[in-house]
Amino acid sequence: MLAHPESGRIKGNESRPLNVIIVIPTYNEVRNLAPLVTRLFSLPMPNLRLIIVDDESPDGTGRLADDLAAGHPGRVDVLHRRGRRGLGLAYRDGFRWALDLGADAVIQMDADLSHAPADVPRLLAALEDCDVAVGSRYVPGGSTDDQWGAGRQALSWSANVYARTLLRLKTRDATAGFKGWRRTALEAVGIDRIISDGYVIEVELAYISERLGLRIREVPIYFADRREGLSKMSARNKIEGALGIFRIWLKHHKIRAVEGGEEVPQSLTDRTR
Ligand SMILES: Nc1nc2c(ncn2[C@@H]2O[C@H](COP(=O)(O)OP(=O)(O)O)[C@@H](O)[C@H]2O)c(=O)[nH]1
Ligand SMILES: [Mg+2]
Repeated sequence: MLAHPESGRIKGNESRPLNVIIVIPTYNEVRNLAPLVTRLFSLPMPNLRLIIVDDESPDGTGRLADDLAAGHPGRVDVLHRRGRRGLGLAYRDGFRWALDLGADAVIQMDADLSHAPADVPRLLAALEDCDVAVGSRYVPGGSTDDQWGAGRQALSWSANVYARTLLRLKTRDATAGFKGWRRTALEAVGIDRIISDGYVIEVELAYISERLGLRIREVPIYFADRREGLSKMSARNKIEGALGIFRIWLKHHKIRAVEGGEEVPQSLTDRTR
Protein backbone atom coordinates (compact mmCIF):
# COMPACT_ATOMS: atom_id res chain seq x y z
CA MET A 1 0.00 0.00 0.00
CA LEU A 2 1.10 3.49 -0.71
CA ALA A 3 1.11 6.23 1.88
CA HIS A 4 0.39 9.87 1.20
CA PRO A 5 3.67 11.44 0.04
CA GLU A 6 3.70 13.98 2.83
CA SER A 7 3.45 11.32 5.47
CA GLY A 8 6.37 9.62 3.71
CA ARG A 9 5.54 6.24 5.24
CA ILE A 10 4.23 2.98 3.94
CA LYS A 11 0.85 2.08 5.41
CA GLY A 12 1.08 -0.88 7.72
CA ASN A 13 4.84 -0.52 7.96
CA GLU A 14 5.34 2.67 9.92
CA SER A 15 9.06 2.18 10.33
CA ARG A 16 9.95 2.25 6.65
CA PRO A 17 9.90 5.49 4.65
CA LEU A 18 8.29 5.53 1.22
CA ASN A 19 10.89 5.16 -1.52
CA VAL A 20 10.02 7.39 -4.44
CA ILE A 21 12.36 7.34 -7.43
CA ILE A 22 12.11 9.68 -10.40
CA VAL A 23 13.56 8.42 -13.68
CA ILE A 24 14.77 11.26 -15.90
CA PRO A 25 16.03 10.55 -19.43
CA THR A 26 18.45 13.12 -20.80
CA TYR A 27 19.90 13.88 -24.18
CA ASN A 28 21.58 17.28 -24.43
CA GLU A 29 19.89 18.88 -21.44
CA VAL A 30 22.92 20.63 -19.96
CA ARG A 31 21.02 23.90 -19.36
CA ASN A 32 17.97 22.23 -17.82
CA LEU A 33 19.26 19.45 -15.60
CA ALA A 34 20.69 21.42 -12.65
CA PRO A 35 17.59 23.64 -12.20
CA LEU A 36 15.39 20.53 -12.47
CA VAL A 37 17.34 18.66 -9.78
CA THR A 38 17.32 21.71 -7.50
CA ARG A 39 13.58 22.08 -7.85
CA LEU A 40 12.92 18.38 -7.27
CA PHE A 41 15.02 18.33 -4.11
CA SER A 42 13.17 21.42 -2.86
CA LEU A 43 9.99 19.35 -2.66
CA PRO A 44 8.97 18.23 0.83
CA MET A 45 9.98 14.65 0.07
CA PRO A 46 13.02 13.68 2.13
CA ASN A 47 13.26 10.18 0.65
CA LEU A 48 13.15 11.21 -2.96
CA ARG A 49 15.84 9.73 -5.22
CA LEU A 50 16.61 10.38 -8.86
CA ILE A 51 17.93 8.20 -11.65
CA ILE A 52 19.28 10.19 -14.58
CA VAL A 53 19.56 8.12 -17.75
CA ASP A 54 21.92 9.79 -20.20
CA ASP A 55 22.70 8.56 -23.69
CA GLU A 56 26.22 9.97 -24.09
CA SER A 57 24.94 13.51 -24.64
CA PRO A 58 27.54 15.39 -26.69
CA ASP A 59 26.86 18.58 -24.69
CA GLY A 60 28.24 17.15 -21.43
CA THR A 61 24.94 16.42 -19.68
CA GLY A 62 26.40 13.11 -18.48
CA ARG A 63 29.32 14.82 -16.72
CA LEU A 64 26.96 17.36 -15.19
CA ALA A 65 24.78 14.49 -13.96
CA ASP A 66 27.84 12.92 -12.29
CA ASP A 67 28.60 16.25 -10.59
CA LEU A 68 25.01 16.49 -9.37
CA ALA A 69 25.24 12.92 -8.06
CA ALA A 70 28.41 13.84 -6.15
CA GLY A 71 26.63 16.88 -4.71
CA HIS A 72 23.69 14.79 -3.47
CA PRO A 73 25.31 11.64 -2.10
CA GLY A 74 23.03 8.62 -2.16
CA ARG A 75 20.18 10.51 -3.79
CA VAL A 76 21.15 10.71 -7.47
CA ASP A 77 22.19 7.75 -9.61
CA VAL A 78 23.42 8.22 -13.15
CA LEU A 79 23.01 5.58 -15.78
CA HIS A 80 25.36 6.21 -18.69
CA ARG A 81 23.96 4.29 -21.62
CA ARG A 82 26.23 3.30 -24.50
CA GLY A 83 25.30 2.23 -27.98
CA ARG A 84 21.94 2.86 -29.56
CA ARG A 85 20.08 5.76 -28.03
CA GLY A 86 16.34 6.23 -27.68
CA LEU A 87 13.80 7.40 -25.16
CA GLY A 88 12.20 3.96 -24.91
CA LEU A 89 15.53 2.22 -24.41
CA ALA A 90 16.50 4.78 -21.76
CA TYR A 91 13.24 4.31 -19.86
CA ARG A 92 13.46 0.53 -19.99
CA ASP A 93 16.91 0.62 -18.38
CA GLY A 94 15.90 3.34 -15.91
CA PHE A 95 12.76 1.51 -14.77
CA ARG A 96 14.70 -1.72 -14.22
CA TRP A 97 17.18 0.14 -12.10
CA ALA A 98 14.46 1.89 -10.09
CA LEU A 99 12.83 -1.46 -9.27
CA ASP A 100 16.23 -2.95 -8.39
CA LEU A 101 16.79 -0.05 -5.99
CA GLY A 102 13.54 -0.94 -4.24
CA ALA A 103 11.27 1.91 -5.35
CA ASP A 104 7.74 1.81 -3.91
CA ALA A 105 6.66 4.37 -6.50
CA VAL A 106 8.36 5.43 -9.73
CA ILE A 107 7.81 8.74 -11.49
CA GLN A 108 8.92 9.33 -15.07
CA MET A 109 9.42 12.86 -16.34
CA ASP A 110 11.23 14.86 -19.01
CA ALA A 111 14.38 16.77 -18.12
CA ASP A 112 13.48 19.98 -19.97
CA LEU A 113 11.13 21.44 -17.31
CA SER A 114 8.06 20.90 -19.49
CA HIS A 115 6.85 18.73 -16.63
CA ALA A 116 6.62 20.87 -13.50
CA PRO A 117 8.46 19.49 -10.47
CA ALA A 118 5.67 20.99 -8.34
CA ASP A 119 3.26 18.48 -9.93
CA VAL A 120 5.17 15.44 -8.64
CA PRO A 121 3.36 15.39 -5.25
CA ARG A 122 0.01 15.57 -7.10
CA LEU A 123 0.88 12.46 -9.11
CA LEU A 124 1.96 10.67 -5.95
CA ALA A 125 -1.22 11.68 -4.15
CA ALA A 126 -3.24 10.24 -7.05
CA LEU A 127 -1.40 6.93 -6.60
CA GLU A 128 -3.16 6.64 -3.24
CA ASP A 129 -6.10 5.11 -5.03
CA CYS A 130 -4.88 4.16 -8.49
CA ASP A 131 -2.04 2.17 -10.03
CA VAL A 132 -0.88 4.60 -12.72
CA ALA A 133 -1.18 8.39 -12.49
CA VAL A 134 -0.89 10.21 -15.81
CA GLY A 135 0.05 13.88 -15.96
CA SER A 136 -2.49 14.82 -18.59
CA ARG A 137 -2.76 17.75 -20.97
CA TYR A 138 -6.07 16.60 -22.38
CA VAL A 139 -8.43 16.37 -19.43
CA PRO A 140 -10.37 19.35 -18.05
CA GLY A 141 -7.90 21.61 -16.28
CA GLY A 142 -4.95 20.34 -18.32
CA SER A 143 -3.30 22.42 -21.06
CA THR A 144 -0.27 22.98 -23.25
CA ASP A 145 1.99 26.03 -23.44
CA ASP A 146 0.20 29.32 -24.14
CA GLN A 147 2.91 30.10 -26.70
CA TRP A 148 2.09 27.07 -28.86
CA GLY A 149 0.62 28.11 -32.18
CA ALA A 150 -2.47 26.45 -33.63
CA GLY A 151 -0.29 24.21 -35.87
CA ARG A 152 1.72 22.81 -32.99
CA GLN A 153 -1.37 22.28 -30.85
CA ALA A 154 -3.06 20.46 -33.72
CA LEU A 155 -0.02 18.23 -34.27
CA SER A 156 0.19 17.18 -30.63
CA TRP A 157 -3.57 16.67 -30.45
CA SER A 158 -3.73 14.62 -33.66
CA ALA A 159 -0.82 12.35 -32.65
CA ASN A 160 -2.79 11.63 -29.53
CA VAL A 161 -6.08 11.04 -31.35
CA TYR A 162 -4.30 8.75 -33.84
CA ALA A 163 -2.84 6.56 -31.10
CA ARG A 164 -6.05 6.54 -29.07
CA THR A 165 -8.22 5.63 -32.02
CA LEU A 166 -6.04 2.82 -33.38
CA LEU A 167 -5.53 1.24 -29.97
CA ARG A 168 -8.97 2.21 -28.60
CA LEU A 169 -7.40 3.81 -25.58
CA LYS A 170 -9.48 5.45 -22.88
CA THR A 171 -6.56 7.50 -21.58
CA ARG A 172 -7.09 11.04 -22.89
CA ASP A 173 -3.38 11.85 -22.99
CA ALA A 174 -2.01 8.66 -24.51
CA THR A 175 1.34 10.21 -25.40
CA ALA A 176 1.98 11.68 -21.94
CA GLY A 177 5.54 11.37 -20.68
CA PHE A 178 4.81 12.42 -17.11
CA LYS A 179 3.53 9.40 -15.21
CA GLY A 180 3.57 7.93 -11.74
CA TRP A 181 3.62 4.20 -11.13
CA ARG A 182 3.05 2.07 -8.11
CA ARG A 183 5.84 -0.47 -8.01
CA THR A 184 3.27 -3.24 -8.44
CA ALA A 185 1.92 -1.59 -11.60
CA LEU A 186 5.34 -1.37 -13.21
CA GLU A 187 5.99 -4.98 -12.24
CA ALA A 188 2.67 -5.99 -13.80
CA VAL A 189 3.55 -4.14 -17.02
CA GLY A 190 6.79 -6.12 -17.16
CA ILE A 191 9.72 -4.12 -18.49
CA ASP A 192 10.96 -7.07 -20.53
CA ARG A 193 7.94 -7.19 -22.76
CA ILE A 194 8.17 -3.53 -23.80
CA ILE A 195 9.24 -3.31 -27.45
CA SER A 196 9.43 0.46 -28.11
CA ASP A 197 12.87 1.98 -28.44
CA GLY A 198 11.69 5.56 -28.97
CA TYR A 199 9.03 8.04 -27.95
CA VAL A 200 6.15 5.68 -28.66
CA ILE A 201 7.01 3.86 -25.43
CA GLU A 202 4.57 6.29 -23.78
CA VAL A 203 1.71 4.91 -25.86
CA GLU A 204 2.88 1.34 -25.31
CA LEU A 205 2.88 1.85 -21.54
CA ALA A 206 -0.64 3.30 -21.69
CA TYR A 207 -1.82 0.38 -23.84
CA ILE A 208 -0.33 -2.36 -21.68
CA SER A 209 -1.73 -0.67 -18.56
CA GLU A 210 -5.21 -0.51 -20.04
CA ARG A 211 -5.06 -4.10 -21.32
CA LEU A 212 -4.04 -5.24 -17.86
CA GLY A 213 -6.96 -3.38 -16.34
CA LEU A 214 -4.72 -1.30 -14.11
CA ARG A 215 -6.47 1.62 -12.43
CA ILE A 216 -5.36 4.69 -14.36
CA ARG A 217 -6.08 8.21 -13.19
CA GLU A 218 -5.33 11.32 -15.23
CA VAL A 219 -4.16 14.34 -13.28
CA PRO A 220 -4.46 17.63 -15.19
CA ILE A 221 -1.14 19.36 -15.83
CA TYR A 222 0.08 22.43 -17.63
CA PHE A 223 2.74 21.35 -20.15
CA ALA A 224 5.20 24.22 -20.55
CA ASP A 225 7.33 24.53 -23.64
CA ARG A 226 11.03 23.98 -23.07
CA ARG A 227 12.90 27.26 -22.56
CA GLU A 228 16.42 25.86 -23.09
CA GLY A 229 17.83 23.43 -25.63
CA LEU A 230 16.06 21.76 -28.51
CA SER A 231 13.47 19.04 -28.87
CA LYS A 232 14.96 15.72 -29.94
CA MET A 233 11.74 14.65 -31.60
CA SER A 234 12.63 14.43 -35.31
CA ALA A 235 10.42 13.78 -38.34
CA ARG A 236 11.93 10.30 -38.40
CA ASN A 237 10.89 9.76 -34.77
CA LYS A 238 7.34 10.79 -35.68
CA ILE A 239 7.16 8.25 -38.51
CA GLU A 240 8.69 5.55 -36.30
CA GLY A 241 6.09 6.38 -33.65
CA ALA A 242 3.21 6.22 -36.10
CA LEU A 243 4.31 2.79 -37.38
CA GLY A 244 5.17 1.65 -33.87
CA ILE A 245 1.48 1.72 -32.94
CA PHE A 246 0.86 -1.32 -35.15
CA ARG A 247 3.73 -3.27 -33.60
CA ILE A 248 2.38 -2.40 -30.17
CA TRP A 249 -1.06 -3.71 -31.09
CA LEU A 250 0.39 -6.91 -32.53
CA LYS A 251 2.51 -7.54 -29.48
CA HIS A 252 0.00 -6.77 -26.75
CA HIS A 253 -3.58 -7.02 -27.97
CA LYS A 254 -3.95 -10.50 -26.51
CA ILE A 255 -3.23 -9.37 -22.97
CA ARG A 256 -6.34 -10.09 -20.92
CA ALA A 257 -7.03 -8.84 -17.44
CA VAL A 258 -9.27 -9.91 -14.64
CA GLU A 259 -10.75 -7.65 -11.98
CA GLY A 260 -8.10 -5.89 -9.93
CA GLY A 261 -5.55 -5.76 -12.71
CA GLU A 262 -4.34 -9.32 -12.33
CA GLU A 263 -3.27 -10.75 -15.63
CA VAL A 264 -4.85 -13.91 -16.98
CA PRO A 265 -2.16 -16.15 -18.43
CA GLN A 266 -2.38 -16.23 -22.21
CA SER A 267 -2.94 -19.96 -22.46
CA LEU A 268 -5.88 -19.72 -20.07
CA THR A 269 -7.65 -16.97 -22.03
CA ASP A 270 -7.09 -18.87 -25.24
CA ARG A 271 -8.71 -21.94 -23.77
CA THR A 272 -11.70 -20.13 -22.27
CA ARG A 273 -12.59 -17.97 -25.26
N1 LIG B 1 18.39 9.19 -22.57
C1 LIG B 1 17.71 9.72 -23.61
N2 LIG B 1 16.86 10.74 -23.41
C2 LIG B 1 16.19 11.24 -24.47
C3 LIG B 1 16.35 10.75 -25.78
N3 LIG B 1 15.54 11.46 -26.62
C4 LIG B 1 14.91 12.37 -25.83
N4 LIG B 1 15.30 12.26 -24.55
C5 LIG B 1 14.85 13.01 -23.38
O1 LIG B 1 13.45 12.82 -23.30
C6 LIG B 1 12.79 13.98 -22.84
C7 LIG B 1 11.76 14.42 -23.86
O2 LIG B 1 12.42 14.79 -25.06
P1 LIG B 1 12.10 16.13 -25.86
O3 LIG B 1 13.17 16.30 -26.87
O4 LIG B 1 11.88 17.25 -24.90
O5 LIG B 1 10.75 15.74 -26.58
P2 LIG B 1 9.46 16.66 -26.81
O6 LIG B 1 9.09 17.22 -25.47
O7 LIG B 1 8.45 15.72 -27.36
O8 LIG B 1 9.88 17.71 -27.77
C8 LIG B 1 13.89 14.99 -22.57
O9 LIG B 1 14.27 14.90 -21.24
C9 LIG B 1 15.01 14.51 -23.50
O10 LIG B 1 16.30 14.92 -23.08
C10 LIG B 1 17.28 9.67 -25.97
O11 LIG B 1 17.48 9.18 -27.08
N5 LIG B 1 17.92 9.20 -24.87
MG1 LIG C 1 10.32 18.39 -24.33
